[in-house]
Amino acid sequence: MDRIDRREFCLGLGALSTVLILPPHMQVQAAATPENGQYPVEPVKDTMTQAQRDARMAWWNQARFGMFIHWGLYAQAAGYWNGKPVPFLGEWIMNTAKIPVADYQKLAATFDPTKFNADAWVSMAKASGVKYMVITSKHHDGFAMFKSDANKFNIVDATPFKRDPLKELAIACHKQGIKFGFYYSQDQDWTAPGGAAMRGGHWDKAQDGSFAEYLHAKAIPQLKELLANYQSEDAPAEIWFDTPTPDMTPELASEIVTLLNQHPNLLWNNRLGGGYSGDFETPEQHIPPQGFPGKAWETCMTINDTWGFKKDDTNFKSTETLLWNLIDIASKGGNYLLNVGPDATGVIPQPEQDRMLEIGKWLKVNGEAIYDTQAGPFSQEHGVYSPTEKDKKGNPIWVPVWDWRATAKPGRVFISILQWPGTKCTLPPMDARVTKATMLADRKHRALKFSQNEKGITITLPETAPDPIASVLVLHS
Ligand code: JFZ
Repeated sequence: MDRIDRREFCLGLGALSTVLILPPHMQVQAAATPENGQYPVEPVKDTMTQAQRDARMAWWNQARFGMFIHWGLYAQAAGYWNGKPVPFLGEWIMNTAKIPVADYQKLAATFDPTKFNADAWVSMAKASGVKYMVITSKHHDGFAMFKSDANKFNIVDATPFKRDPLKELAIACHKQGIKFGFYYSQDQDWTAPGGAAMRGGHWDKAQDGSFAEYLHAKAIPQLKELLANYQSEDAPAEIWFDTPTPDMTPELASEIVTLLNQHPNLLWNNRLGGGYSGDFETPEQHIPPQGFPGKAWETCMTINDTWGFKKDDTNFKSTETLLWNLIDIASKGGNYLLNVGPDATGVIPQPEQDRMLEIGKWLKVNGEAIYDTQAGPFSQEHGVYSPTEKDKKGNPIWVPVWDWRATAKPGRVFISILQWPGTKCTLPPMDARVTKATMLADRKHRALKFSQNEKGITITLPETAPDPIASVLVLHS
């Protein structure tokens, strides 16, 4: 059978299964190529109705704020190799310093993060207002932070620590009601033969081998472990793939999709490779000026300038910057996945905890303006494209104006005011007729004076801002 025949044959079967109304995950899938928008194996979401798809994504869409955790052997190197500081991201140290596989692997012999306390991490996460947590189960260095029978280079078998932090975190997250997901570097693996290496390719003969063999001997078996061994704690809620290369063909990627499809509620991002678009977009270190209309998206961002711990990186963003980012992202309908990088003792650096907890304090008062909201109703752009400055690709850079942002829920619009205007606040016109205006932080819900016409809405605000970083005005309709 030639290619086209086979495709038509399978499409026929796919249509038949729809007629028989099998549950989506049991339907026979059409064979196709990514170029025409279809795949060798169709992701389960593509076989669902819109209502099913929405239900599947509901927790994620309501969450708006998550905590990313990059933790691995690189935390022990902490940005230094042979006594010298190594530039670039902490978790990339093996690649940047071109460390031989055998030398890097030796880090495991002394990795003993005895101060790690899953309950403490999750309590901190909870107090900072995140609804989900995504941790590196295996980063590009190939070291598994979980018990793996598929590969002995893992935290239980190769370190004196001998504990599985993912298991402990899964239990703690389940107890405290935080969704728990795994980052897994499926494509790059710098210690397994055949694993991919970006930024210059392999640098050690021990890395040479077939990518397909690596996938079959390590990545796929480990993904199976991750999908099977944490189920009693409802984990993982999502898999966060990363850095796909052309090695990940549609055929190879589809082997992974077959696995993922066995867990119809499992979400996964757009970085699998092989042409798969996944459940959500993942802009990294930036906030798209208009969001991704019609798509789910999540901006991931470092809290300083590295994902994995570097002892010299103290360039922490201010709480104001972080909170404004969260508000900005929510106003565009996205999620904020904010990273922390625990050290080799198992402790999340105090300046990172402090910032997370300050965001949490704000959310305790103002969370209604963030969780389970949608993008605001105003089309106003809070910024301009720079006439002079361009990004690496030559496109003009977006310069945000940090004045205010809006989110919405049925019957309410939330205006997070970032620059307090004094007693008079003017907003653009809005379709809904406002019936009442209050400050979210005002426990007594005192009505503010306002007027509305086709030119806009004018509100009389208190003289001083209830919050020094962002104060939320609520327009009821
Ligand atoms: C990727 C990872 O490489 C990074 O370590 C982190 O996990 C982040 C969330 O996702 O980001 C990249 C990808 C590629 C490059 C830099 C960061 N690169 O090629 O320079």
